[in-house]
Amino acid sequence: MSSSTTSPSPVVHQVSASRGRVRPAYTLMCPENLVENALPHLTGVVAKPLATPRALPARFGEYLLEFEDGGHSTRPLGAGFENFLYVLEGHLVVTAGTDTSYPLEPGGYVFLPEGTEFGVRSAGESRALWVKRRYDRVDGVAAPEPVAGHVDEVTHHPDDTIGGTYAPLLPDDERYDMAMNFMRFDVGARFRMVEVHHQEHGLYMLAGEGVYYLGDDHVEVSAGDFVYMAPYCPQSFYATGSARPSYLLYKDINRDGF
Ligand code: UGY
Ligand code: MN
Repeated sequence: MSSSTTSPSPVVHQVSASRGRVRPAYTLMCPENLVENALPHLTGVVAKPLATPRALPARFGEYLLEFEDGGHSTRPLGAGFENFLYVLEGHLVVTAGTDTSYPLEPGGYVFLPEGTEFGVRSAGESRALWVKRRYDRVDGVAAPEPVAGHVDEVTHHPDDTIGGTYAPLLPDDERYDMAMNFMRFDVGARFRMVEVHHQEHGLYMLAGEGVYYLGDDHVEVSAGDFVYMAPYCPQSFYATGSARPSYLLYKDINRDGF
């Protein structure tokens, strides 16, 4: 009698299996790659740096902040930088200066210009993105104003070149040297061009899945992934999966690149 019994495969735990990668023109960091850090003057908060100028040409910092219930700042944050906070989950109260308070729900955000420090406190557990950069001041151009809002309350513009919609969360005028855009795509949509531009990007996948073309590579991305794109990194996106993908995109704007 012949036997076709196969012995059970051994369970293999491949610790080196990872989608994360670091290339000269981009990095991909996935949730399983992120390492817990602490940042000064934040208690009850795990910080996961996504982009900083340490090894990348990045001129900005982006951090995923995970708050435990009541996690908060112990003194004003953000001195010397302009700062943007976007809530992913939970409820966060951001206070600016002495008397302005912004209660933020998921999709809520606040931008504070350089010179306005802020405090933060979480009601329950929450997760947020923090983007900071040095303001690129230009002679004769006025300083930007604080901005607060929610992605559901801004205009989502259709854009044929990306095959989706983009919603600028900050005003696009020369006072602002950074954009934070909410981009959304139908499943199956794709860019009509490969962009190559002098600005850099920090891209956080909020929902769905897709394939990103980055320089010479195609990489699969899904909710929770972060992609840093260096200046001049060729880029285009193809929306796959079964749910509409969206991402939050940092971009430096309105400056000459020097
Ligand atoms: O505005 C942009 O540069 C945007 N279309 N890029 C991107 O989504 N990778
Ligand atoms: Mn781009």
